Amino acid sequence: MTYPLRKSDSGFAADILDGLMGVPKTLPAKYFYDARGSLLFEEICDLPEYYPTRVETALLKRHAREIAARAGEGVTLVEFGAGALKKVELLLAALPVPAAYMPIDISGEFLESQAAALRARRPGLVVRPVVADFAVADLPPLRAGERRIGFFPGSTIGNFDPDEACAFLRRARNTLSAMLVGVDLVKAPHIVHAAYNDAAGITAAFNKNVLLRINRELGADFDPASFDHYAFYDPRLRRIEMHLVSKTDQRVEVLSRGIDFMEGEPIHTESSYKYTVGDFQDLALAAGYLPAAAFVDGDRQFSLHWLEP
Ligand code: AVI
Repeated sequence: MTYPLRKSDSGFAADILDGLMGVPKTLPAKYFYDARGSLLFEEICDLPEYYPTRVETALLKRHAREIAARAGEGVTLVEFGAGALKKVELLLAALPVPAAYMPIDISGEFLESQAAALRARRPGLVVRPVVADFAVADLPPLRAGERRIGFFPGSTIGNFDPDEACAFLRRARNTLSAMLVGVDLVKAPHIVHAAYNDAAGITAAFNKNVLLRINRELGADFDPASFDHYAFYDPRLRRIEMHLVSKTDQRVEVLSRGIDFMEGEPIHTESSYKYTVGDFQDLALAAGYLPAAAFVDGDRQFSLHWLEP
């Protein structure tokens, strides 16, 4: 690790117990991403129903030159929640060689292997992976003359509540020269619904994987088969909610504590907010940025925002 960022994994046990003992029961979405969860998420990105990756990739390809021109030369590129390091390749293809690329991701093993693969593909690129929860990671202050561009694709910003999203953008602002953010747009509910209820059941496996992780890391005895994956779009809140719903009355042991579930009781595992272009620009303004450019596909499914502090 190159920078002294705060790590978050020491809080796993406390966060899981807090969430499962709360009313209603919740689990933080960031804990989906162990090695298997990261791979399942990559499978989701390739699903026919999951439009965000396809549409964002097309937008990045179409506007790569303009984005590169806005980014400038000799920049440090920081990616928040970097995953498989695929989308950044589209920027790297258009950018003059950046001074360094710093992918930040909570899934350590996965990040290290993806960083090694990227170095092999691009031997001239300085890759400095940082294993951390990007939501709380403290980037070092900008040095004089340094130009640092934040890259936050995939609408991962939608996994924050709007207040948290605003707070995240505000914190990142002091340490960046500009930021490119991918944001999923409000659209017909059935399209969003299908993206989180794929026919192949990959999203269900991704959702249930967090229970396997809790079993493995905290010695719990969840039976994933006794929970249903349940995801629905709430058009008033403009968000998908993912839940795991208990099929029966049951007790699960987590760290020697009995957690009781009633038949039909949900664990809320993720929210994924959708924005209009205008609403996201208002959020960026509230966080202290100038929303300098927005790129949107012809079907208005997804947007990329260039924000300047
Ligand atoms: C990472 N994040 C933006 C994804 C989303 O769409 O909210 C995670 C995901 N959950 C279910 N499918 C994909």
